[in-house]
Amino acid sequence: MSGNWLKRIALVCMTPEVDAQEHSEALPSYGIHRIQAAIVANPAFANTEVRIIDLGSEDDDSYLQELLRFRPQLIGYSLFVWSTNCLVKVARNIRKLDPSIVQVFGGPSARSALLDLTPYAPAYQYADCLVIRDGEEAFNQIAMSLDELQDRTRTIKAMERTLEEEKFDVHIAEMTRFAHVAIEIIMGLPGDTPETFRKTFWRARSYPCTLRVYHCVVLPSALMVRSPPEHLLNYDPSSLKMRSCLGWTAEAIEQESRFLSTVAEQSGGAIGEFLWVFPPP
Ligand code: B12
Repeated sequence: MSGNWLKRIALVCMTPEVDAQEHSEALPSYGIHRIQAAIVANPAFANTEVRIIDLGSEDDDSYLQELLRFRPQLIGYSLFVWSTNCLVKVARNIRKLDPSIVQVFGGPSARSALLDLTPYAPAYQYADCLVIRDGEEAFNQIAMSLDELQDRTRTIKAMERTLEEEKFDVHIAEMTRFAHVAIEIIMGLPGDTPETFRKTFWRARSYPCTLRVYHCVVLPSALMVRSPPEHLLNYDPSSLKMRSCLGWTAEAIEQESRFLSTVAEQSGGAIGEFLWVFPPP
């Protein structure tokens, strides 16, 4: 059962002016209207507005403005030979302005062979999903999964809120009565600093729990694609371990790694390639 997170879906296409004008009337982009109908017919989206944005010309800036006004959480782009260039530009700009918007591509030109060509590559920078066949069912499934995922994330966030600062100690004390508890923290996260990390470390060490400290790794499903440019990520392309980033110089990360190794050794813990383990004090 889907939640109610998804309030606005934009379906973007560009109906071309008909070449050679052999038809008397303009032909609509039928495919994207079928997708709109399929979403509207789904009771899970009774409270979701599904808007088609079709400006009929290659004016990427106007598409961008129209989308920003509508503020969709999910965008479906319909790619044809006549619309790819313009709509990929739009998608790139949307991704820069708001990386939280999910972008799905469909239509006969939404194929990796095409999006791997120089003007469009690399597509992972702006496309979250390619639908390479009829889109009615696929787009509905994507929208429902997204809605459900966000709903669960909201629930987890709500649960985390109960772990407020003052309640944290109580929860740890209760859990350690009947379970082996491990606390996990990350060293080298962008925006953190050696000083604040050190405070977190000593605080985490003060609990009667195992502590695992992970060297920050720039994963392709997370920081690699979600970090804003100001995070200045510099990471090893093979191990993906962070070398330096916002708040951390390369020296600071090395120094903190040495510090963690020393404390792990002194406390009978373990040193791995990607993490340090500290037994309960
Ligand atoms: C009607 C038509 C036209 C019309 C209107 C086009 C329009 N606005 O849709 C006109 C006459 C304008 C036209 C012209 C041309 N066309 Co024409 N046309 C068609 C035709 C016969 C039907 C389109 C249609 O309505 N299909 C039915 C709908 C339901 O399918 P659909 O549009 O593909 O959409 C489905 C999926 O693709 C997907 N989908 C689509 N968008 C999205 C978006 C998302 C987010 C998702 C998830 C899924 C998704 O789900 C949809 C529903 O199942 C198709 C062939 C065909 N059988 O599709 C060719 C086709 C679209 N045309 C094609 C071409 C190449 C042209 C021309 C360039 C002529 C040429 N040289 O071949 C011209 C140029 C355009 C122009 N400036 O005039 C190609 C496009 C290939 C491509 N990669 O873009 C097609 C596919 C034919 C082919 N050769 O294979 N065409």
